[in-house]
Amino acid sequence: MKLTGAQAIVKSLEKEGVKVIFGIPGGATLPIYDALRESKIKHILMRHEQVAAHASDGYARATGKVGVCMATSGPGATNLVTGIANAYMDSIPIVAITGQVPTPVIGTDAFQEADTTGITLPIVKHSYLVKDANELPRVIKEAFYIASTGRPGPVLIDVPRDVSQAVINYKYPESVDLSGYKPTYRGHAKQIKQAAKAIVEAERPIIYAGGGVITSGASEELKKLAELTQIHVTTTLMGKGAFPETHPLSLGMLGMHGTRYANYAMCETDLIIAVGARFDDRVTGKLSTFAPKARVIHIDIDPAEIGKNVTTHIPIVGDARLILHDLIAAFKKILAEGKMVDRTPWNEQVDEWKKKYPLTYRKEGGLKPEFIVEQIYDLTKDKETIITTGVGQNQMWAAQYYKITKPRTFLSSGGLGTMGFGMPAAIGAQFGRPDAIVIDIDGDGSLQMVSQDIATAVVNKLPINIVIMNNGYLGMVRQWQQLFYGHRYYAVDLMPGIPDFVKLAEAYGAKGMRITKPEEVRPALEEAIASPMTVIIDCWIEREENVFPMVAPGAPLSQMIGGEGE
Ligand SMILES: Cc1ncc(C[n+]2csc(CCOP(=O)(O)OP(=O)(O)O)c2C)c(N)n1
Repeated sequence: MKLTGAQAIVKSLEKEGVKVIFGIPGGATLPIYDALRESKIKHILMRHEQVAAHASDGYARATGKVGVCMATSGPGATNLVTGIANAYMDSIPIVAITGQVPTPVIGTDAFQEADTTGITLPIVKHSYLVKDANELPRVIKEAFYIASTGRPGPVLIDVPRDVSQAVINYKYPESVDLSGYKPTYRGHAKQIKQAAKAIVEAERPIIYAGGGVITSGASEELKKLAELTQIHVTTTLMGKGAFPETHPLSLGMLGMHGTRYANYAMCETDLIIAVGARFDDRVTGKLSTFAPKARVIHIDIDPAEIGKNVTTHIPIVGDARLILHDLIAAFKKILAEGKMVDRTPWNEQVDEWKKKYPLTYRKEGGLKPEFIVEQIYDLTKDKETIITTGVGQNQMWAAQYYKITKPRTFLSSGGLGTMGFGMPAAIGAQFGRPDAIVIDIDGDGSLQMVSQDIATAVVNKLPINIVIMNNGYLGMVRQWQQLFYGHRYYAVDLMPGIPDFVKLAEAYGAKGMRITKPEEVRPALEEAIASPMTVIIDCWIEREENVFPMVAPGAPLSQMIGGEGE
């Protein structure tokens, strides 16, 4: 079949099952857009390319499929960079297609030229600059394969305009053949046996689960392992959803804003079973004092993660689901031969910490963000709900007070910490999961970074709910200045200048509401959730509320500030 390069791209995307692309067109991508007109693939016109990348990222997180975004050459492509970096840091599979200036003028500083593959090199799993249109079908097949297998991540395809216009004999490859790219899926049997033995022998074990559990679809296996071994589970921010936070064995999130009990358990454990987690500094605190008594089993699909930050005693490279499955079998076998160490005293100790140091906040004063998240949780916990977040205090309150029970329902920028992620992620998630209630818990600063795309939500009639924790501050930075810079606030006050978010919502055709008192929270949320429109609830929270507990940056996990009681 004779097709232009652009038609070949679109046809290949169809073959990959792509349903939606988030993008903005431009000169270099016009041939692709012309071909896209003829396709059933929906193109969502965004108002900024960063947001297009975040939306494709949110779509991927919510569905487990590869998200696709598209931008033109030069400024279109450079605007994608933050979104690509964000997906890279959180191991999210997206394919970003960028237009490039025609091949004869590449390198001449042509109009809207940027070295897109060069600029994005450190933040993609792989990239292509396609100079021959005949390569396009193979490149697209490979891009989807690379993005979604092994440790997932973004793949970039840069397509010069003349390549899109060239005519080729189209044939889509059936399979990929990539020598040198062979992710390991099955864990090593001997290491799995060692791990099972260590679990049987440990007196104070703890499971530390990250986003890799969600990526590999290992939540059921994780739950089985935890219940079988009666080991408590703590998760990272990215791991929220890997293990039900309502489960008696759940310790919630650990780390800088984790629960006191998860952090105490980490300080005292003698065996960490790390699954799909990378010992990020937000988790470990001061590395030299992290889990000083623990041996470490580290399960990860990416061999480069093992031993990167902490010494690993039993490494197991492979897919978390397959490894946990084998680990459970190995554990049962060893158990049949002997006895598990009695860890009742340890579990009693952990449960005591849980009882003694629950997440809590001062109830007196004005409108509390924690209370708002509690109300959102209470209203939606029994419904299919996806929570997205901005970055800052809002993100941590959401993580602390919304108990996530299912994978792919808490979407937050973990690795890069990108303000502005929440709203576009909600857009992507709502496209991927039209059945779900999608709520973006956001910051006034974060939302202002991407607020133009409220238009996208409204135009596409997305019933997303944006709950703004409006403190008129770059709140998390203000908190750090308060706690670690002697209350010397500088460059954090967004007042004056905070827009009237109700009017902003209305300007775009969304519904806007403002709440200032606790008793207004529930009715507003009920109305928003029931509404088929995009709704923005501007919550005027107490301006100087802090997120506690907190481990100061660079401090040991044992030294938590605040959150000890009301
Ligand atoms: C793009 C970007 N710029 C700067 C930062 C640094 N930063 C981290 S949290 C924060 C404040 C966030 O303010 P807001 O969105 O209002 O949320 P709040 O902390 O008040 O809930 C800033 C500036 C960041 N994470 N991302």
